[in-house]
Amino acid sequence: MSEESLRPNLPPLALHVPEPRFRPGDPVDFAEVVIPPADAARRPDTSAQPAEFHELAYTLVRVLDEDNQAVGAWNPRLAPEVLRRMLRSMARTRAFDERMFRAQRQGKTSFYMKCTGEEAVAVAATLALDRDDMCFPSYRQQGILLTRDYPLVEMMNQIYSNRGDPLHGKQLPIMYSSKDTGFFSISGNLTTQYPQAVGWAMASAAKGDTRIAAAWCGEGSTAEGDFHSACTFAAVYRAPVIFNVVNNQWAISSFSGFAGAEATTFAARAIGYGIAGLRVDGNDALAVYAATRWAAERARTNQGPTLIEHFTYRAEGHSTSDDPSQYRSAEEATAWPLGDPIARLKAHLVAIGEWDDERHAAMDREVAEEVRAAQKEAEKNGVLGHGLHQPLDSLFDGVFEEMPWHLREQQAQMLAEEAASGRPWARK
Ligand SMILES: Cc1ncc(C[n+]2csc(CCOP(=O)(O)OP(=O)(O)O)c2C)c(N)n1
Ligand SMILES: [Mg+2]
Repeated sequence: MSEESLRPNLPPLALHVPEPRFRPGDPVDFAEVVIPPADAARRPDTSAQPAEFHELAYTLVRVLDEDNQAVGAWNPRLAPEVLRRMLRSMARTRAFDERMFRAQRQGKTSFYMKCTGEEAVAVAATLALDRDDMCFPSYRQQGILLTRDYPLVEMMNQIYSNRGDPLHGKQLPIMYSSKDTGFFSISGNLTTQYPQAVGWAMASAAKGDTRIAAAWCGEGSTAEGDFHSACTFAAVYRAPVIFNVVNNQWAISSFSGFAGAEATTFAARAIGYGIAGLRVDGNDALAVYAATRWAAERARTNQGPTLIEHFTYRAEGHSTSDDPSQYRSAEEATAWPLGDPIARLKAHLVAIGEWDDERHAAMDREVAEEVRAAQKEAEKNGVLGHGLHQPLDSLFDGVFEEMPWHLREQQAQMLAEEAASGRPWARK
């Protein structure tokens, strides 16, 4: 404190620094997490004004109840074939993650990121969108590509940055891009995809098209300025876009409190912008599907954007470079009261007599085998440590349609230095 306070009757100013409730070794009790019954949330008409349903930003839209039945106004009443497809797509995503995580541990790639426990947020949303709607994901929505049947081998080629890598080794592993799949290039710079999604959606409307955009970011990423400018543009022009905020409660080692979770919900951000906001049980695939369908209908009928907070839990480390045992209690993942999205959808299918343990085990074997076969195929194109997979002089390609003079100069300099160094690995 300064020597002489001008207001001796007041305590000195102080900042609030958020602190997570559980640290390594702490017993975990999530009793304070309010989980409303599955049929509690009302479902407004898709033409309703955002101000008419503010309460939906503070609750949880849920469909699967404690008896594993689909109930309430948000029940999307999907046919069993669609439910099984959803389940398989989530199981495939998990099998892919397991295999690629192990590949990283075996030194075949430098980096990998799993989405364990968050599969519904990408898979169910993708099934609720149309195939030609445009997705602007973060790095944790590989489920979109898997649901749109993008080839596993191509994903692995990208992860290995090998000869078959469609991005020619120019992106960090897992930062896929596929125009044909409606999957915008993942950027390491958090939340840049948000204003880009709005721009794309505005262009779609300006052209008189009928396709909408959907963007995803983590709860931590909502602290970025890009999130807020995207919300402003989308609100003003009622852009046909769905904003998904995946609240998995952690941003690497920072808990959600540092992005504002102690004060309010992430869905409530929508209220300040005057756009529709929903808070959804992100581990309930049917709730994610129903909310996305509702938001897509709003967007496609010019009712404007919707912000959906998916409340979930990051069950594993942030990435292969992370060790969560250093900063959070290991008990959290098992104590998390909203469970696991795959286990919950499986239990629902079993409860309605459309699935059983044997079929589930057979499905798990099939997807594991599919992933294993794809890995074998991809590894024919090389893995990390097998030398340079792309010609060195291609380093500057693919950025500009015509390479500008300063890059041509740098390329020539690089090749001259490489030739002078006599390093054989540098020339393919
Ligand atoms: C602009 C920017 N700031 C910081 C980082 C470093 N960074 C990468 S991931 C991450 C955490 C993001 O957390 P969240 O948005 O909650 O997404 P999650 O990883 O939980 O899916 C951070 C801080 C970055 N990549 N870009
Ligand atoms: Mg997060």
